Amino acid sequence: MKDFLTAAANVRPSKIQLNMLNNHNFYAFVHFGVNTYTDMEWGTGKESPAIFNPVRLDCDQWVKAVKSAGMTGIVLTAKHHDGFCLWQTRQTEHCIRNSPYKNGKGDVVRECAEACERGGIKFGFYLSPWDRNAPSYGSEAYNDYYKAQLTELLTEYGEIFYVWFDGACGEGPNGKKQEYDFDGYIELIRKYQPNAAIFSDFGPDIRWCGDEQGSSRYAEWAVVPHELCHRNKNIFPVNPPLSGDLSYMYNWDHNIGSLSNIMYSKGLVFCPAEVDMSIRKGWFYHKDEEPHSLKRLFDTYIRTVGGNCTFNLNIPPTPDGRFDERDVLRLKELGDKIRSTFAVNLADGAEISRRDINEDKSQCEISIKLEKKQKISYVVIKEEIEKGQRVEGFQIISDSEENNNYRVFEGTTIGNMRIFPLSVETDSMMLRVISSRSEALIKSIELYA
Ligand code: FUL
Repeated sequence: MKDFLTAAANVRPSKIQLNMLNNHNFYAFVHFGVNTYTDMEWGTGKESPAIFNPVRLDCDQWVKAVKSAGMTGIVLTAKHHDGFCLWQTRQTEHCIRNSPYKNGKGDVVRECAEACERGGIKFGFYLSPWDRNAPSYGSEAYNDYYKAQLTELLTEYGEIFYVWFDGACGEGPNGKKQEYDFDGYIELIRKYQPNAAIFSDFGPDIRWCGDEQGSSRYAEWAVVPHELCHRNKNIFPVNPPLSGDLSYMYNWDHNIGSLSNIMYSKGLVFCPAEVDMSIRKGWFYHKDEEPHSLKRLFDTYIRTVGGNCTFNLNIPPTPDGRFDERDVLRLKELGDKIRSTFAVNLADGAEISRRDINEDKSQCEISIKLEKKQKISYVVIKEEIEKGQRVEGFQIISDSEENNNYRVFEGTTIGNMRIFPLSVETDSMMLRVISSRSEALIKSIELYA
């Protein structure tokens, strides 16, 4: 069992995953296309390209708004399920070339990629595998078509930081469901954009958390059974103490990385979750929808970026090609709230000491003594995730005299970053790790008022 736990504790992220966790854990989805003009969420594939005409398209406005929220990248729907392409693809006529926008000479993918570059943020894309327009959909020929589109996007638009694969799959005109060649798609991305992270329901680099409304797990493990993230080929072999069948597991299960599950796993992979949601109800723009409240968005940020996940927040452009001013305002409010909440780390310069409780250092107490009593509303804890995710049980304790060892928080996982909202006034905080799969490696503890 000990060997198994040590193996599990040492499942490590790739460079691509570390880059996402450290530098791009909050980014924007942009759903834009023919649905923007039909008030639909899923197009039929029969829409006329003539309806697509974002006369005031301003991708610099998108970038400015996204940056004001503190996001560091945009993931644009280059093609949604309706098959309409926002770039000058050579693979189909169902694209921007046949729209009135810039007399058919426009290219929204290029405009967005260039605006991101000008604004100093990253550019990535969503290319829906499900295509309700392509005549070849449902046959092997469609995979070639899809790969040709993917290649255009990977080779003609500069650096791509993220490719987002939607799992949706329907039937083609021949009545058959498409079998997607995900291995082949992934191979192309690795070849042309070796630093890009790849998202799908099952990895390889980032996996879907199982919900599209911003929900998150109480305990989110980045180390999960390979059975769940089978597109990740970087398998850390383990000798499972128990044998069994994990095929029942799905993205929305509650405890995907807990000991009781991984003990059956034949191999583990490092694959953090992304939480996605839209700033409004729909993914595409509908004029009667309002942005969610600042509270809901901020809470979601705390639970996701502060819950060992990445957070992909969608903002849908209006038919004229700009973000709605209500969304622009909400994004700025969100960024301001995040910046002001985490502006001053009260633990900076404080006395921090660690006491190991057992020999393998999997249990320890890390104490922070502040100069004076302070109101504390958030504790931010990071593990040395580059060495793996280890902590599986901990307490946060306020042990100033009158608080008398008050357990203000009790939890399970930490991972890359956990943000714990709490409400306490104290001059002494302690993190007590009560269980860790191997030596507990805590990178930092920060306190905010
Ligand atoms: C889903 C799609 O069907 C939605 O339209 C949207 O693109 C969402 C992000 O993924 O699977």
